[in-house]
Amino acid sequence: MPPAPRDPLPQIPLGGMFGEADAPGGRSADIEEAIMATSTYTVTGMTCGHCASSVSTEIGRISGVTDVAVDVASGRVEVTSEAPLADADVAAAVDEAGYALASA
Ligand SMILES: [Cu+2]
Repeated sequence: MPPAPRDPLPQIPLGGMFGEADAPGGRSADIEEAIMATSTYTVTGMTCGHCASSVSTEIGRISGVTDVAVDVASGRVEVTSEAPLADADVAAAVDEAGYALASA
């Protein structure tokens, strides 16, 4: 005998709908903190604070990025964003700043 058909309920994440059409008040501030992603990259060629701020500025332009921390000495760049970033976007931003992403 066939298994009884199940009627799966749609899975709607709490507060996670991305529809903007019927959101009356725009984005809710509560949600944003909960889904931050942090990635660390290594940038080659930075030698001073100017380098760091160029890289930081360019990466900060990527949509969704909320924080960029640069350590010039090690070349490490920690990027906090609302969603995981595409490496290509980060590489392009670093390139735009005049540096290169070390292939990890
Ligand atoms: Cu510099």
